[in-house]
Amino acid sequence: MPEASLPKDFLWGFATASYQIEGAVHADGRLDSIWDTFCRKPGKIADGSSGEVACDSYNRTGEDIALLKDLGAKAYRFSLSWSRIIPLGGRNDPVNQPGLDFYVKFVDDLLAAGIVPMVTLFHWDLPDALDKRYGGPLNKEEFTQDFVHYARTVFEAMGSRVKHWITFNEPWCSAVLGYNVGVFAPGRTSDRSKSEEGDSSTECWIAGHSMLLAHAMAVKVYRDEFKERDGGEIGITLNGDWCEPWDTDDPADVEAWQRRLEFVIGWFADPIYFGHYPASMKRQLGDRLPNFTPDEAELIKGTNDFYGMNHYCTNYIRHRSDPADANDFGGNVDVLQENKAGEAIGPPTQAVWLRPYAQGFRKLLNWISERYGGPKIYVTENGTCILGENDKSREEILEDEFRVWYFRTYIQAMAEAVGVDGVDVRGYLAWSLLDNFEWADGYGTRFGATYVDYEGGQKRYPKKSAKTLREIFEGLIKKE
Ligand code: GCO
Repeated sequence: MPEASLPKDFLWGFATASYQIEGAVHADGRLDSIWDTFCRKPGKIADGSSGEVACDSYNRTGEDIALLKDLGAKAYRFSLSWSRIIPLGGRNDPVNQPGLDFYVKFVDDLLAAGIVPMVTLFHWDLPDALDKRYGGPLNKEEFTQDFVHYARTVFEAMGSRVKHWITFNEPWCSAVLGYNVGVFAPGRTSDRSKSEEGDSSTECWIAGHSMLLAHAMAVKVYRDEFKERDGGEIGITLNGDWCEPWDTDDPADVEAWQRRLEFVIGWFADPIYFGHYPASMKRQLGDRLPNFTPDEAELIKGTNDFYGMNHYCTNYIRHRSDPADANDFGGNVDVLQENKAGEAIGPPTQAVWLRPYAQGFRKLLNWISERYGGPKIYVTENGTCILGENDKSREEILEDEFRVWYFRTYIQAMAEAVGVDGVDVRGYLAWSLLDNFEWADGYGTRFGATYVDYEGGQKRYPKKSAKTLREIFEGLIKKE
């Protein structure tokens, strides 16, 4: 009888991102990233805060590693700040040795503690100079070459130690939230070419295209120059929430539901697995969606050694029939949390977009596995915030039963996808090791399995959920 289970060498642990935890934004030669400058603009961050201090992890690496060890983590996913390594970002700009040394030592310390490093090269914090110089990913030629130079610098310095590389984290968020909606850095909402016609933005499609090519070029460099020496693997991390049709009896909603998955996941995964964009996107966007030249298509196809999957929640999807009301980036749909019958998909949390529904995780794992030919998957983020958590006392926050329930049900659903449905999931990194700077939401929304007392000397207190993960995984990972 197949049953919920996880393979013997299953890699589990926690995830973070540089700008959300490191602080020390001008230490040892680091210069501004687009998030430093974005946070200085009034009204962009809910509580007017920034990542200037964050969890001060730059100065507390020993503490963070001891915490990971205590919690039983086998792996740690973190990202590098490009602005520490090449502060001005470009291929002709100087490499900042102290910034590079910091990460090399951090990786060595993790390895000494028996924790496997999983390294993300780009988690949204582009060097500000590259935005100012040429618009970052809006300039394909410059951006791809600079990214590749940065990637090569990092592979050279720590490739022999790191076996799991992630090029980009959630390019959908960078592209859409940074270049269309404008709620993330660099906060662009303008349109360079079509605004006079009243058309909606083209920039996010250009930014996404550049990131895809930068990913592909970095993978090629890794495979050509480092893979034989280092024996590691490399892939991209994509966000993907599951969804269900708002009205299952309405064919237009059923179609919109699939279109939505293609616009969020297929936008990046189809080129990587098939060498082209989804037909639904080409149909809706026409020539606003860049084309891959035959060489580019060849270059990008097959560039995932694994599929990195970030997953949080499920939504209902309703089609939009009025073209004047098109929201292009979402596939021209409404994203709702109740279906036609008024049933909520899951309980509310502190984030308006996040409603837990664990079976959606299992369904999405199956959808990805079927569509992309059963790739090896790492769940590179999964976690939740809690409604009103930040208003509670520390004692109450540490008893985070809601998060315990979330992890239990989600990890169980993943183990069903693996043990019962046969999806090839090899790892799981909980978001997040620490409460941290939650981008435009600031510090009011806590995603940590560990409480960080920002005013109380940055002390870390593991919540109940952090301590429960080991037990959950021990119950599901096969002994042999
Ligand atoms: C992401 C993010 C995290 C967020 C998390 C919660 O990749 O979306 O990596 O940075 O903090 O998703 O919103």
